[in-house]
Amino acid sequence: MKRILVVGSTGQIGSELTMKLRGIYGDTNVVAGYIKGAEPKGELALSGPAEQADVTDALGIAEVVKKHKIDTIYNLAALLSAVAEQKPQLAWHIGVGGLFNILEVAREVGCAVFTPSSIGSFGPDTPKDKTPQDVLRTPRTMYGITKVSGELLSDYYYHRFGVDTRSVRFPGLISYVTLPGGGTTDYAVDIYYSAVKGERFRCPIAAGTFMDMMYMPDALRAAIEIMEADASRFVHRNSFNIASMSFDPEIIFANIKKYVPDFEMEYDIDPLRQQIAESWPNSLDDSCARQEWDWKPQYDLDTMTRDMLARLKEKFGL
Ligand code: AKB
Repeated sequence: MKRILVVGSTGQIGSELTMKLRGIYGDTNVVAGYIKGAEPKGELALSGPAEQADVTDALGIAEVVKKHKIDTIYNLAALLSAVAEQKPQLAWHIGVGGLFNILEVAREVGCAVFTPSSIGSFGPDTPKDKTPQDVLRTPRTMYGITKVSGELLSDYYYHRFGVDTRSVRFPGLISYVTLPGGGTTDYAVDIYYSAVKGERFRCPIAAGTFMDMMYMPDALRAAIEIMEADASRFVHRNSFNIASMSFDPEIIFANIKKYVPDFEMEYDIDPLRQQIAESWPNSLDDSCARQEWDWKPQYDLDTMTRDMLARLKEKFGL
């Protein structure tokens, strides 16, 4: 049975991933790592162990890993793309310095490590449609630079020290549980909240701007399946393109409007987010993940929309 530490367990991915991992591997085998001021609450706090685990504190991380005999670390600590542009030094400190601390303890103790990368690791010089797995990457954002560096560092620890590092490049993730904070793709979550609350949506991303997106249940499955995969089939490790849907604001708006006919949207473009979005791919080619560990998404835009609207109505008692 695995003994897992989730670093960043109270964030957008972590809050759901920790609960899902507990369901699979047992509540006591999954430690919810958090930073001061973002302590686990509710079911996350009640269902299993929790420890302060700040990636920037190498000794603290090593202590938690040893105390709980951890063999697998999900390292989810990061600043998202828009906020990373406001705080580039901190983004590097957490995204690269923090990952270095995680990899060092993993090398010492013998842990496997999952660290998400992103569509943000690509830049304006990359082919935009069906972006290949292996391609020139010159991101212009600090977020993208930390992601490319993180992928290289993770591969380095695998080749040099045999640390079992694995990773996927996540698209924008859409969920009804925990809101993202400071990403470029956040609009695709916020739009559902506005639709359910009967509010007119002010869209920060321009019509015609396509980005890859994914429903959280598929993203969680990807994170778990890649760590369970037979590594003898891997040609790649850090990091695999994964994809399930690509849309622009007009397409997601029209899809929601099918179920919420009164829903209205206007544009109020955020120049920073728009510039970042334009530097990212329209869609990724995920054939390597499909070939090397049988990755396959289960949700498309319409099945996601129906589920998101139903779950959010339930959440707000509507
Ligand atoms: C962001 O928008 O920063 C993230 C991402 C695509 O990595 N959701």
